[in-house]
Amino acid sequence: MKKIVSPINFREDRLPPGQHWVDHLIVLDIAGPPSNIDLNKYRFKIFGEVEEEKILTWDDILDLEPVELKADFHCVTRWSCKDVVWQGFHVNEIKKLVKINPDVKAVMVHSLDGYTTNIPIEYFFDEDVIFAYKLFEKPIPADNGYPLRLIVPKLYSWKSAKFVSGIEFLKEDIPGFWEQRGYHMRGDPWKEERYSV
Ligand SMILES: Nc1nc2c(c(=O)[nH]1)N[C@H]1C(S)=C(S)[C@@H](COP(=O)(O)O)O[C@H]1N2
Ligand SMILES: [Mo]
Repeated sequence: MKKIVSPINFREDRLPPGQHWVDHLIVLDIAGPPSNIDLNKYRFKIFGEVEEEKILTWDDILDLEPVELKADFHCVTRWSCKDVVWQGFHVNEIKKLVKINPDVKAVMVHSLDGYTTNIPIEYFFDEDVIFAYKLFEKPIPADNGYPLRLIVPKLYSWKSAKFVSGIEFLKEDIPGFWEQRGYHMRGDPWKEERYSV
């Protein structure tokens, strides 16, 4: 029996302001999925403000305790999708693998397509945040982030980086790909933190 992680919803109808429901995930990314991903060569790097950086293989990832998360997905372009089911490992597993510098303020998530996104540390290490390798019981399709993606249900989904290659711990919160182009540094859909002004 897989451990279940529960999402946190803030409204009875679960729909953040300015959003509408759609019935499937709409594929959105800067460059399409990276080609030729070979799980034997795949590496996940944990680096930055840590005592000793760590590089995980795909087998190392599968050894981490599996969890399941059913969560709503909110895109800043105003669509939301209900009850998306992901499986993977909880972010707290990372704390067991590296010793994180106590004055870390944020993480930068790095992806194989060159995408990055920054997340304040308290939003990253939260109970409903996971790295997922399955979507509705199957390996994540290429377009949706194969082989591994982050899921942060409480933030707009540009923070849920696809095709992740690593996680960098930072002493200060610095902007990632979209954040450098005007998207909000935090991106809470319940507060409509769409853009920085
Ligand atoms: N690596 C990477 N991750 C990414 C993106 C991207 O361009 N590259 N786009 C983000 C955006 S803007 C959204 S809305 C979601 C879309 O996820 P989906 O394609 O699975 O629906 O992925 C996010 N993660
Ligand atoms: Mo998005």
